[in-house]
Amino acid sequence: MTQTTQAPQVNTSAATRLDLGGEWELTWSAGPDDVPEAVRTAAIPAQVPGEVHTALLAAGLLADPDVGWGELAQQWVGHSHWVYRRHVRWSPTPGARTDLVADGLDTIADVYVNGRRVGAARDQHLAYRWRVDEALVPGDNLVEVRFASAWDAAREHERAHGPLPSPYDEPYPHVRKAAANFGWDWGPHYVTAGIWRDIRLETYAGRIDHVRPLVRLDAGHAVAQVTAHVRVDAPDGSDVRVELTDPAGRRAGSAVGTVVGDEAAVVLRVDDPDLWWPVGLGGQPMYGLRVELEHIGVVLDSTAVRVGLRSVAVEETPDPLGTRWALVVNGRPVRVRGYNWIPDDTLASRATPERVAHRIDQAVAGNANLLRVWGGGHFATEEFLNACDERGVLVWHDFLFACAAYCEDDEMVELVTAEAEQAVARMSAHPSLVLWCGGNETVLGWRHWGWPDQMGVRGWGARYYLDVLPGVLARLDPTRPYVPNSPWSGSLDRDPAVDTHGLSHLWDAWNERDYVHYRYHDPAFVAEMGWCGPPAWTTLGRVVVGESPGPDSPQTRHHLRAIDGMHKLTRGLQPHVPTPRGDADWHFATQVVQARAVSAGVEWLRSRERCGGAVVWQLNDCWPVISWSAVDSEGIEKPLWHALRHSFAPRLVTIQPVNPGPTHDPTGDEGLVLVLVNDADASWSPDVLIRRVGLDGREHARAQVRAECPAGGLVRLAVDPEVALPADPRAELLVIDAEGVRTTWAYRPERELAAPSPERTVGVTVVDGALHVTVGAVTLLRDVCVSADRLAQPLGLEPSALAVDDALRTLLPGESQVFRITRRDGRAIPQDRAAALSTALLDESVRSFGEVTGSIGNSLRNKGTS
Ligand code: BMA
Repeated sequence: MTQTTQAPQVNTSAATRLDLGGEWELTWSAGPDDVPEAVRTAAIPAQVPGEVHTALLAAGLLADPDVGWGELAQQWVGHSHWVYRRHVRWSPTPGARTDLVADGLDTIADVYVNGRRVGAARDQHLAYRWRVDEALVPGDNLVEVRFASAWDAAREHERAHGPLPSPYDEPYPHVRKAAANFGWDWGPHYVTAGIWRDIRLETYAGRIDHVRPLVRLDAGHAVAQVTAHVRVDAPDGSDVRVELTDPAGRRAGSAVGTVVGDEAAVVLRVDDPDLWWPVGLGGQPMYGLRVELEHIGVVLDSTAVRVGLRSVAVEETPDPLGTRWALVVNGRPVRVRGYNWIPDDTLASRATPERVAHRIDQAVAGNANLLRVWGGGHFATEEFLNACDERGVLVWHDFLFACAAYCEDDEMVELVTAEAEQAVARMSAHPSLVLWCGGNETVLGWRHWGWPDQMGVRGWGARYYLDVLPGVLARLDPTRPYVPNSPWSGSLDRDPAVDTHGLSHLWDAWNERDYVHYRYHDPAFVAEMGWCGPPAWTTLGRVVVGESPGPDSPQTRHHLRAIDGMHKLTRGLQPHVPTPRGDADWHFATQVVQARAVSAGVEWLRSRERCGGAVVWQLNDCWPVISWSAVDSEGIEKPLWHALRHSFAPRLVTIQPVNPGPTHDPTGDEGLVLVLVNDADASWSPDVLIRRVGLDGREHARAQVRAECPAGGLVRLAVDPEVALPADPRAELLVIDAEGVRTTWAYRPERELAAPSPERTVGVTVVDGALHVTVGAVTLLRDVCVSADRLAQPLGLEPSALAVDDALRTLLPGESQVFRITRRDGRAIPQDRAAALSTALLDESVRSFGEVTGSIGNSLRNKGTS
């Protein structure tokens, strides 16, 4: 008998992907007694990707949980079990297999095809793939995803393994799901479930799992080497063809690699590469990689990725205080001006790619150059990273651990390893991603929050930060720097809370002291610092129902989660401003103090030679809340955002005390220093006008300074004591004007200043489709703001539809300032609309800090509309 060996039959058609997104049917299957009857019996249309919450909201089965006490009335959602169902037509392809691929299931789910269990999910952060062709039948098929309560599963794990210490009374570290989904000090408890990412059927004879293009530059940046690691699931004898195109779309090289095991590595060389740079330092050219998987001349699958050519490193340099820490891109130290990023919505599907891109635009418009994706949320989406690539925004990404001890049992280690492998592989193409970090405040927690006593000999997570995660990076992406935690002082043996080494979180100012205390720190790098303040008045007003949204309103307090938050807000006001009389005054005062606080801290840090950067806590919000954010949940910039736009400007002029001293009295012996900070790559010599003026507007002294500040450098100039030292610190201010930007230095806290009652004029016109609100200073006006959100309603617009171009302007008597208010959608405001804005509304919408004293009374003179 002759035996013929046959090559395995390989399907000759390319892999196909059948999207299962769109409408599914959602039903409740089990849960607590307070589940509404209507929910128990309903077949609810549910959009996929999406959450149970968003489906219930769309079906009118859940009241808006953001509003009033709504959050408390929806806890049953998170304690329930749910089933998603849909039908799909399928027919077998000879020689090909079919997988069900879920890019994200939240969180504990069993998956069925035609009643047969095909897989189980246990981790929200993982993508899952199950072979399903044996369960599928030609024609109609039923796919079901049955979710159990992640909350209950976490409690079960807690009972089985013992409690894990964390600052919140929730079992979040017991389940691999976004920590903040169980409530945080800025976020609600909406414990979600659902098919929250794409889901599809993939049919293939061979497929590309992922492409990891690792980029290396030679020392002179004359040559870039791109090694495309292509992971495949393909028949033996397959090849991978990689084609490179330059940023202009021209072919720049190609190479073929043989698949060995499940991977092919293809090396491409780029001479004279067009480098990718962080925003402000150059362009963001992107090269293209087209990858084909071939088997005996047949293309089984193909994909395309974009790559940016750049190098990145962390430079740790010993200095007399400790160890400096700086990010270096393409050999150039980049001083970081960043924001921390939290999930943009607790209900993730509402954070659409457009909304996220807009939020990143707000970071860029606010002069930030880095976002830190914090470890209590999710891994960044492709859309997020694409937007950062295109804008030159650096991304620091935490692995998903936050503020808790984490179990090191086998199942957790397996899940965390898989998460890291997927995330590192998926994100490796993005030039914006420059740093991986093991987690948030977990080493700090171990050191300072009493965990060793509670954990005993149990593993608390160090294995992840020091072994598992760096191990994954060493295997999959050794081109990016890794830091085991934030904060971090260089080793587990050194207290992460010290400022002297590496990464710091500066929280004493907000938690315990006044903001002048930022100036007692001289850290190497600040990864977190922040101060709470309310969202826009209209944002708070929308969710505080039937009460004035002031500090005494129970619903306002419900929308404030900072530990001891109201007390800290009040303490923050005390040194600076008399107790506000009404709710609107309180709102404005707390917003302005938030802005002044963080801005003071950032300018201090930028004026310090050794500080490699400041990452402010936090850019965004996930629901309407009083929080540390610069932009509220409706996308409205708080005064903080405007203040930081100035303090984060690549070129900054700032006045600082030479030595902050215990009393912060710059009239002490060391005086004031003018600091020019130049993050741009050309030298800079601005004209700086420094004037000491009385609060009545009279000028007492002036100096004109011109100094050269080198590219990427910093210059300190002592201010002539004749100008710097006031005759009466309660009645004078230092006013610094440089290149159209004004900053001021007060010698005493606001409440001690002998300021005249503010008098102002306000006029409004429409110019070129924009509202121009002109504020004229009759007396000195400090920190003038116009709340554009309050002007929207009479114009028939949503509060978030309008944006104002500036805030917190200090005007000397006789000066005026035009605040330009435009529609965010770019449409014009009709000429005749100014008349719709009443004098009373303008009065409420224009505020300056001195008015918080309640002394404005009838000294306020409005011109009204014109
Ligand atoms: C930081 C963060 C968050 C928290 C924030 C404000 O330490 O890491 O956990 O929300 O402080 O308290």
